Amino acid sequence: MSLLFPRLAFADDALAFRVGDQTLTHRELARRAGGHAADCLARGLRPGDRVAVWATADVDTVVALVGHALVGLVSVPLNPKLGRRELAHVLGDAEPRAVFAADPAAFADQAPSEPVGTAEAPPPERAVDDEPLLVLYTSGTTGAPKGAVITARNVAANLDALADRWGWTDADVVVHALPLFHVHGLVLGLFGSLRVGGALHHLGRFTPEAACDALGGEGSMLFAVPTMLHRLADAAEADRTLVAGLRAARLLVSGSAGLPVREHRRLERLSGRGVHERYGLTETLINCGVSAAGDPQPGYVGPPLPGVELKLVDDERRELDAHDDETLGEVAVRGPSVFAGYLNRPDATAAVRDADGWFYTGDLAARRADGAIRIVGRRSVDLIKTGGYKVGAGEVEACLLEDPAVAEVAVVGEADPDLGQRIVAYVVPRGDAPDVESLIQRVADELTPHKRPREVHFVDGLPRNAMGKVQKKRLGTPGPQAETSGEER
Ligand code: MCA
Ligand code: AMP
Repeated sequence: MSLLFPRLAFADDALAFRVGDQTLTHRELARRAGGHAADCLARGLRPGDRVAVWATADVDTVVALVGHALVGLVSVPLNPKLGRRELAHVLGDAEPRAVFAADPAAFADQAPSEPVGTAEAPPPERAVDDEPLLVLYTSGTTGAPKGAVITARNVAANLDALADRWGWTDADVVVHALPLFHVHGLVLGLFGSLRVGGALHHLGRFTPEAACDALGGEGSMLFAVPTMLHRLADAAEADRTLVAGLRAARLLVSGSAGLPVREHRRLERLSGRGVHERYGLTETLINCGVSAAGDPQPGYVGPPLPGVELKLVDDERRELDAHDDETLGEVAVRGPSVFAGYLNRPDATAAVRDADGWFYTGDLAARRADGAIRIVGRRSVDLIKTGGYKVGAGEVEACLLEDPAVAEVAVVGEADPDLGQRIVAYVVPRGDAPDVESLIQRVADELTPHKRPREVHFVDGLPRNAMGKVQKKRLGTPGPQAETSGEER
């Protein structure tokens, strides 16, 4: 039987997790996660039940996430900044049987009752099976976010492939400041570190100084989104004492959005070795990565990981057999890490995954002769990547349209040197122009702060084609992730 977190079954006193001045060894994590799991079972929860987790970056939350994984409870990690409407949607859709919050006061209404705490702790073993492990909410072009169901086998297969590509071992300490409610911070950062038997040092909040400090100390790998790397480069150019940390790292990894070649070059100069990029989606986990055994490849996300089949397809989903670094096609992938489907949404699942198991990513790419993939954009301008977060234009538009002073609105992602894309709303007012700050705050309060427009422009009308459809490409400057051809779907 293969275990999801083998080292927890033979736990010792090596570091497993650090945040601030709190730490967990593998032994402590195994004991406390087992105890948490026992409490859940004593309270009547059963394997397969969903448990929402208020995903703050702290020891108790990590214990809960691991405890659930060990006994087959399905964690639904929640962004602690979720606004009213989005929180209600996720809870209504996932229907968790319980909610875990390290600080129940922060989540007063839905908090679980006091722990029972009498049950025997189950052994810290979870086999790699095809049962759900996580439900991760992710945005689409329209509508509210959908819950991607990720199984234990999806995660194990992907982490093993990444360990292979990065030479990732129990000697590694990953440093990151990513949220624990998305694939990047949770699956790769936390579960990945535990699966290889290494450790995660979570910075709590991202600052270039804290990242460089940790890498100059116990940290060996940095996981970051491009926005963080851009801020790191700015800071290290201004303060050369930060360079030592960057140079001490074994591997700097970028993902969740494209790292511009310009930023690659800056970080290469500063760190001496540069940044290895990898590419993935919530629904497929990581598909491609540049090998740590070779140099970084600015502009490329590397070839597919072991076990991942990848093809480029045209608009009719016919395979394009091009390896010329030029022909653009949509990336489709198949393999053991493709998710089990969207919760409660067989229609949405069928739209992205065909009967042969191919998942259509919506990303446009070219392929080099050696198989390396270059991501050039997305088919839809309605998917925005801002600071590494995916935001659907439709969800922000629907929220803004609830303001009675908004007659029409179009939301787009515009190129931004820090965020990759920044969310911009073009609003046709009904009568007097509404207050910009209140429009922005509505999105922060109802959805989540990172979905808020950073700019609002008032316009007399929206550009439309002969059919009356809004032509978003005629609004502003598209960001690097959305500027390519392809229909607006
Ligand atoms: C700001 N804040 C507000 C408001 N404005 N709160 C309430 N109302 C407002 N109007 C709060 C924010 O919540 C935040 O709090 C703080 O003020 C700063 O906000 P902001 O300026 O928006 O943050 P930022 O500096 O722009 O953030 C940049 C960031 C962040 C740190 C890089 O974007 C980030 O963490 N990105 C990571 C995204 C990620 O993990 N994506 C992976 C998806 P507070 O600081 O307390 O939150 S998985 C994926 O994509 C695939 C699988 C893959 O390939 O990895
Ligand atoms: P999410 O749904 O938040 O998991 O975001 C997945 C999307 O992030 C992908 O479809 C890509 O558009 C984008 N993405 C992730 N990694 C990269 C990368 N290295 N380069 C370009 N885009 C990326």
